[in-house]
Amino acid sequence: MAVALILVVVALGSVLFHLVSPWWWTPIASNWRFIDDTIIITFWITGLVFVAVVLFMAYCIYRFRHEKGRTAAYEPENKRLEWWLTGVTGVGVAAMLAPGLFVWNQFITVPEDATNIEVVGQQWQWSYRLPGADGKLGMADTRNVSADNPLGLKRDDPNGQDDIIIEGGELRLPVGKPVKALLRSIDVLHNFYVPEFRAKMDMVPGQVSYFWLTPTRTGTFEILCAELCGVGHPHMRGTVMVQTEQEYLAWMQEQSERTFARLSAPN
Ligand SMILES: [Cu+2]
Repeated sequence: MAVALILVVVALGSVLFHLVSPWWWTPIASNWRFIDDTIIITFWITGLVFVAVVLFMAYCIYRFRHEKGRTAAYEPENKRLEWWLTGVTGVGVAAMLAPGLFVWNQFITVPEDATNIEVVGQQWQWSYRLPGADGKLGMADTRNVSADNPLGLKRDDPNGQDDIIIEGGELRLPVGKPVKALLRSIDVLHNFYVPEFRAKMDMVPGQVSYFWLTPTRTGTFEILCAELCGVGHPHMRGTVMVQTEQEYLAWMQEQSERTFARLSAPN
């Protein structure tokens, strides 16, 4: 009896905790509302199944509790029940996976007018590279990394000369403009994550991964590393400031000192 009651309390308490919990997502600041919707669908399905299974278990424990002389009926095979369970489980799993496929299709279909930016992770800081006036990022290779070339740009690539390099500082983005974030790591696995943007992606040494987003509101948001990357992992933080287009363009004007050509010029 006590076990059955505890199970009922666990099931109802979990639902109550979910409903009144102060811990919920940060307010969204990107176009990825579909990701939230997908997670909510998963919450509903797993929540309903969890409550149904635990309450059913509590019922069975109470209803079929031990009594003198009562024996269990042995039923090794029940085709009808198995079909039912297989069907319901199959529909539940498909309902959880199918929305994700639609979202993934959007996630990997980058809008043509998206601006390429680069985010580079290293133990334990973030750096960024923005295309200059030509709108193109120059090529880079981790083998080129040196004290005056922290992101390893190719020195003879003309596209890279006006690239703006921001080392360990603050990333800025204009609101309402799609951005394709190209992600590189120059040492170990990192993961570029801004909770308000929802999108996140691993950064793998030796390859360029990416995701895209459109910031939907201005504000300053925290950048976190979401991949355990060594003892400094919890300190690997940064900020991204989403600004109006005028503010962003005004800031861009002031960045001419930070071009790759300037930074790597011999003093
Ligand atoms: Cu990291």
